[in-house]
Amino acid sequence: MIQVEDPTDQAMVAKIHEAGQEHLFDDWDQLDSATRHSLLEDLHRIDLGFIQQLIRDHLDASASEAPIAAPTPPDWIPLSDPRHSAARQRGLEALQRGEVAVMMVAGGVGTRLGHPGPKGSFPILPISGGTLFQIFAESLLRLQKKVGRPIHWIIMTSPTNHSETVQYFKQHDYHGLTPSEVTIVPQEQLPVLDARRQKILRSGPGQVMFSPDGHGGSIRLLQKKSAELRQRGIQHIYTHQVDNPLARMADPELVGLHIEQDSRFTSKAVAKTDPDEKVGVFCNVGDHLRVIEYSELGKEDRHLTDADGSLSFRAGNIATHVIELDFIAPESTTGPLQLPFHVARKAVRHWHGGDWHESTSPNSVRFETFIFDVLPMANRGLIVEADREQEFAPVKNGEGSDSPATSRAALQRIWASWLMQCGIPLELDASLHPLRPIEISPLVASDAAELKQALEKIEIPTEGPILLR
Ligand code: UD2
Repeated sequence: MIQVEDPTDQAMVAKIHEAGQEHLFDDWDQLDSATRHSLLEDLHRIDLGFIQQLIRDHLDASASEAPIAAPTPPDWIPLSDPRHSAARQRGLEALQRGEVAVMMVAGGVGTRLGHPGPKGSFPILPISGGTLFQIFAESLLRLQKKVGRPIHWIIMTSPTNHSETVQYFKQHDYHGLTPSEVTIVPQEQLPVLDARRQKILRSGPGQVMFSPDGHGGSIRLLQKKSAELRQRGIQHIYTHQVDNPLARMADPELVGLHIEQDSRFTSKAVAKTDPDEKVGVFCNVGDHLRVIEYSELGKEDRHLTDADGSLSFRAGNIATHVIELDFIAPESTTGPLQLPFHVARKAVRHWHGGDWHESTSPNSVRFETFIFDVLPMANRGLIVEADREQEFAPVKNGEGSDSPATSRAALQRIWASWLMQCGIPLELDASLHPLRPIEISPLVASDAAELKQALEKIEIPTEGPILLR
């Protein structure tokens, strides 16, 4: 066993050996004292008992994922349902009473997009180059003005992008929001394991390889902060993902429906038309609603159609939910809800035995929880249809589908339609994309009716880009 002086370090090193993870010290003799110190610091952050439990439950030969019992398509409140607009006032009143906080999950590593900073700092706006963070902050500002009070915004980061996110908001003066109404908080991380030997991996000589514990980490954060949130008078948490610039902030309609239907977990869903689109779908399994990931839904179910030709399993998850605080963090003695862990396998470069090891096939496992896994525990869940064109254009990949190009195009189609509803003539191409670049800040308008009002004071140039800020 390696020799360390500090008694707490000694105890930890003994535990590492007991847990069969002593490979972490294979190159100890070659490390300088600063690197040793940083490795020990990382190792102190690991709850070894918990990791061993995860290994037993998910990776041991005897561990097997329970198969999903036959899913059936769920009911939802369709777009055409008059309850949508009727619920709006109810939602606005809850916002006016300060009962709603917004939580954005922004802790993902965003490897597919290839953007160096936090994903929210990606310049999505087509003319000004403004960011995803900006569009959300300005939408929230507008809604705050409408309801006449601040709406608390919780931004979940991860230890990897936390300080950059905090710095971003400071540098941009929180895009006009009140700093005390914005809580930026990192989610937790778990060590990444070797897929074959179940050993903890290192990402460098003095570092354990950690990865965020999935967006279900937001549920644990909310549970931890529940007393503080209750003190602020918050009862409903409206969650959205950083990658969808069309995500509505605290949409009063969704909040209103959630309250009217006495739901504990309410989600927006868009109608899938392509059976192979990579979004999870809402299903009924037994008596419970749940999300089944694209990869877990059988081919037959993915292609199943109703009599009118629409996909039966079409309620695509756009990751916008309203969650009851009392449901996920009950004040009773039963304790907070626990989420199941999922295993993700990825190819990673790692440091072992004094050398780098590369892999092109998945050589690592990481453990993640998903926010929507609390849905089956809610005996009152609700799915509400949203209009895909208006509400879902995520930025996931650098190019192709779900990329900055497709997302910007969706934004511009929306802004062009508002302008035309206000009587501004515009030329469109075959896919209804305006020929002139357009950008309308949420500070100016959040729909065509608001734009009409704003245009009483703003002149639209007759040619060239249209930038309204
Ligand atoms: C997610 C959903 C999918 C569909 C799609 C819609 C899962 C497992 N799948 O797919 O069903 O609804 O989104 O866009 O959710 N994040 C964190 N911390 C983490 C991991 C992720 O904050 O530890 C955030 C991340 O910053 C992003 C969001 O969660 O905003 C989605 O993560 P993703 O890109 O891994 O999920 P994706 O696109 O595979």
